[in-house]
Amino acid sequence: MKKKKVLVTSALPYANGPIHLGHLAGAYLPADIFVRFCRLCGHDVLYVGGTDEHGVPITISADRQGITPQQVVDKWYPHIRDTFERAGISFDHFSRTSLPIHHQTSQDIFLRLHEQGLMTARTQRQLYDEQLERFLPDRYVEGTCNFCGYDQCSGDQCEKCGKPIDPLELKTPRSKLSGSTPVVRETEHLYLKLDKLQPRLEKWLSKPDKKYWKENVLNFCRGMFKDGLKERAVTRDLSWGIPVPLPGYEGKVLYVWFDATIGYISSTREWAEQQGDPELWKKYWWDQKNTRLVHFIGKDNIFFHVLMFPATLMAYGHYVLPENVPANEYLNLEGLKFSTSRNFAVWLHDYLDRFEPDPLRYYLCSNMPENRDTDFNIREFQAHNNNELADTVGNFINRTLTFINRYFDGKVPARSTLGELDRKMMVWLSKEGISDDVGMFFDTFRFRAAANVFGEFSRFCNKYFNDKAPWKSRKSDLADCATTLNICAHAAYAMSVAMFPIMPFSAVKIWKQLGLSEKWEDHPWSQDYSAKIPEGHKIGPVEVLFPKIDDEAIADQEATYKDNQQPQKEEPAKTPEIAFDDFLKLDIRVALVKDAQEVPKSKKLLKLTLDVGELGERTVCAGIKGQYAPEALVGRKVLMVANLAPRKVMGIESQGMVLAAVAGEGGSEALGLTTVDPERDLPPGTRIS
Ligand code: B3M
Ligand code: ZN
Repeated sequence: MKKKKVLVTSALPYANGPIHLGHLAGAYLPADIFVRFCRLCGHDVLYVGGTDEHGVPITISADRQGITPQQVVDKWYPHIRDTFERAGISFDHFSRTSLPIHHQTSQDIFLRLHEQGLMTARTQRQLYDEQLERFLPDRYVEGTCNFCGYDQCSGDQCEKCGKPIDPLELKTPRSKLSGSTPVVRETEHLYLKLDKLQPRLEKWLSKPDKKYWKENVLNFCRGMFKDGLKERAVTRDLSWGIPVPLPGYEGKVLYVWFDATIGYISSTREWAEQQGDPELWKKYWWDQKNTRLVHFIGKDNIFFHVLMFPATLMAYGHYVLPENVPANEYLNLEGLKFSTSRNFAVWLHDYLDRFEPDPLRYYLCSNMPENRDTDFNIREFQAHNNNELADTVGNFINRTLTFINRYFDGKVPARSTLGELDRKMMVWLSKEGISDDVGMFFDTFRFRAAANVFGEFSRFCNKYFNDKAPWKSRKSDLADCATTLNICAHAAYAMSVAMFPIMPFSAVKIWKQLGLSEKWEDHPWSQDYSAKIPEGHKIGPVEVLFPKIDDEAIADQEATYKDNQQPQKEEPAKTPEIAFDDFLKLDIRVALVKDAQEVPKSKKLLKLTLDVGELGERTVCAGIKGQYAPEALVGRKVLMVANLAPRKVMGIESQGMVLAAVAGEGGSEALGLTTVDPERDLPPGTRIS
């Protein structure tokens, strides 16, 4: 096989929170499976990633926690990097976009595009929060999508229809910070002329090799081209980010999506520096002929990876463009969306505190959201581990090795004449067998299919063992028994190599148990697996590969998200907005309780006699019986709405309303009266506003 350079990237997660299984299945696990496969094939592979440390998601987190953006990213970078490592995501380099090398790389690319006249300065009308006196970045605005009508649409991109959004086009925009309706103000920004780059992008995407791209990706682009690409602002009014390297733009930064994808390049540069050869990154990024560049992402990032980043690279020149962008759909959690804000997620670090990475990797690979959304179901995961891994894969390896230990002194016995069943197995073990079947699917990003074939092979191995019944032939035909176990040992080996991309930790364990090298470099893909282990080879100590996972452990993991499972958690009732003038119409006053009596026959009401200063004395019925003994209220100062039209309640004319904390539907249950600060001696009748 021809050695090729394979440059693989996974989306850079924002460094503002932990990784959950939805992230893993979307952009990391498929990439890792692919790179491990390519490594075994002998390709020159470089897998780069890092954290996305700029942009509004980071400043929002910082604002919420009352810390600086730097503190946010410093906390999450190591956490995310280490979690990936524990899950076996084998980045060759994991960088971060707040590093100087990334700032330089991004500024250089930005300037080059600017010099080429691919940017226009435009005075932009931008939403401005007058209450907070600041411009609102796109993400700080929400409203109704102007394309699909989704009413919780974020000002940067619609979660529902995936289209990039111009926040000025949003219907009924709201500031996420203050809730107020923003106004439009002017500010100058630079726009990338994506419209000018559209013909080149279209030409590139119409090349025949793109036919094999995923339908969701191609459809998205077709739609965008049809509407015509628009110029896109690539600078922002924000204080956190990469400074715009041009005079007149002080205090502005690059748009996070302009720099984030460049993070792949900077990560490679940092890697090259650490290799002691700072120019080495060009060997991958600038070799258009020999580098296969593959971006693994989730579907919400298609625009930036298939249109905006390639447009940038084309314009710059030299750079390789992606050979494929196999964007995944979403993994849901038991039928619902993963939600970081509601803490409705299986967090990867938490999973890894409880279980081994491989059963998860295998389950997610079998259930990968390749062409449609799929579901993580914890009991399905358990069944997958216990049936497919423990009872099938693990069982076969264990039976084989235990048998060799017990009856052949731990040495792989000799193979002699092959029967029909043996020959069938030999087909699986040949160069064109399991490795081609699984490999073809890995190579074309069909990971579910790969897992399926692997599962089929492991079932075949068990059946082979059963049908050959070596425990019988041991007594009747020792040569055939030896042949069987020799072949089983080789099948175990074939299985280990085939599983390495999906379950790397277990593959290494099998190599150890087989007494083979534990280095993946010694186990190339696509070999004749039946010729690997010499006769008499001593196997290693045997251990259980996949322990079963019991109900209790599953229930424990489930408890981490189950309580948060109600997305219908009472949305706070939406009260219609009122104008300031409406508010001024309310006459709220301090009132002194002079007398309080139970209203006969009423379960809820107390009749209060209130002194409202200049407004005189009022009788008010309040639904607070049971909360207070009437006599305990006398002498308290409460707040009341004094200009409410009087109405009759249980035969009493109630002339106003006291304010109370309430609960229940429509505020049906009063919890407590709103009292006046006792330290201030506010006289009855004082107006509140
Ligand atoms: N951080 C958005 C995301 O996590 C963004 C990806 C950047 S990829 C260069 O979905
Ligand atoms: Zn939409």
